[in-house]
Amino acid sequence: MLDEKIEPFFDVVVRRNPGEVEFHQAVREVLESLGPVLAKYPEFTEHRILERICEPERQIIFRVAWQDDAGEVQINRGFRVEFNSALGPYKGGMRFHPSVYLGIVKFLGFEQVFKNSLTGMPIGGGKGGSDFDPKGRSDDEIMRFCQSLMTELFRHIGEYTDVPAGDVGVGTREIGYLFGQYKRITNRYESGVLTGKGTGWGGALVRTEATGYGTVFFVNEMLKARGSSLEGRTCLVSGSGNVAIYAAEKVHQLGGRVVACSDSDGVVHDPEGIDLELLKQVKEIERGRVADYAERRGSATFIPRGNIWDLPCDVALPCATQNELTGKDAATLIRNGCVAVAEGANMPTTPEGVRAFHEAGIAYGPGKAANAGGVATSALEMQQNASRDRWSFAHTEGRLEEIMVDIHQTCHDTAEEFGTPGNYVVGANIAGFIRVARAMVALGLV
Ligand code: NDP
Ligand code: 2IT
Repeated sequence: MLDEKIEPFFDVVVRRNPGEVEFHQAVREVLESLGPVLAKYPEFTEHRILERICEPERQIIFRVAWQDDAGEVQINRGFRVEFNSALGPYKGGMRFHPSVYLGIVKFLGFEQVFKNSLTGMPIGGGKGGSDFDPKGRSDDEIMRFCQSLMTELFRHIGEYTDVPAGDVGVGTREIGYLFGQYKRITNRYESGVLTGKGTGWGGALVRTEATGYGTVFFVNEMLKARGSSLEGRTCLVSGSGNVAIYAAEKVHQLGGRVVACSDSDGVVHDPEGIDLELLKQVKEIERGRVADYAERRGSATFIPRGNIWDLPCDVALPCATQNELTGKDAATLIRNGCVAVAEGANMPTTPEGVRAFHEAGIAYGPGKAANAGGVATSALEMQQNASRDRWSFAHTEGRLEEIMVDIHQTCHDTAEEFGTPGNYVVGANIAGFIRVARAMVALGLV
């Protein structure tokens, strides 16, 4: 429910950003938590922080023209929304997916502001991407597209300005092509302008694993707070991309078992536990589908267009996309005995799903807290680039775990302080918001 003092702000956001339903959803979820914060800190109202924080500082939309392998000209749209720089340079990923439009980029940028604040690192929030569909495109096409996109984007980014990284459809390969073109245009080896680089050319160890590993550290902390752990737990991980693969890997390392993953074609059910070496081979090397995995794994079955949330589990980790877990799915998970949910993806659970988890008393970790390990490790990559240093895997993973434990504790304690113990949504939104709001007040009306 929206506080009656906050409702008019939300109405303005809907009116000023017509049709951007995912952005409205993300804003509403944060505003719903903020009533008690405004009551406690009147200066935030005096400085009109809510209105300012919902308006991106800068929104860039541009044409990306490129030629496909058949010689045909293709036109896509590129975006970079620089949302808030009160805490540091804009920071956040680039998404390449046909569903990308301004409303998606703004929802992701808005979430990123609070997520980045929660990490405790000096990074503001931004997000970008394109409606380019990488599926079925050759390596050459991907390179030409990335080069064309960077030929415009380069003038807006920089290690002190805006630091993009990967997201859906953008991994180390794409970051390589983007970085190469930035370097060529600017004639600067400015490592800190992008994160998620290859580990041989300025990328941090653990950045590839960080989002998935971090999500699992977070869910393990939620379970520990309830006197339990991941040991022996059956888990579902939706998706089969970067976040899903490394979430599954960390579940296995901590003694749980992931019995299913998915893609937009369907679900793989593997009761013996997903074989991660095979999944990495299929997805990362061959760029195949989960159906290809199932074909090569005797214990697995592929369920075309199946719903992963129909399978029984103790722990659910949505790691694919927004609004992939509905109220109905939440009810099924609860009925099947699920005790904890942590979001590797951004906003994967619908508002009805979140409500159902809270009403059932399930440990529910929202994306802006649970998946913050990715961007936190990006900040560690920036730190290494700035000092021209290189940290070991063990040291970096140790830092990531400390950060996730700290985020969990902050969300947990903030929820208690504001009278909603166990509600990590309230904890994450309030703790993330206060740090940004204080900085905005301190920096004056800019
Ligand atoms: P990838 O591109 O590596 O993988 C995305 C996976 O999700 C694929 O398996 C894809 O299947 C699946 N997927 C995407 N859209 C849909 C859909 N509409 N229905 C079903 N499955 C879908 O992306 P990431 O793993 O990097 O990102 C996954 C999520 O995690 C996103 O929400 C992203 O914003 C979030 N995230 C990512 C971070 C990172 O560091 N990469 C950091 C924090 C959050 P298919 O191949 O069929 O499309
Ligand atoms: O949603 C996210 O936090 C990301 N895609 C990672 C952003 C980053 O800058 O590492």
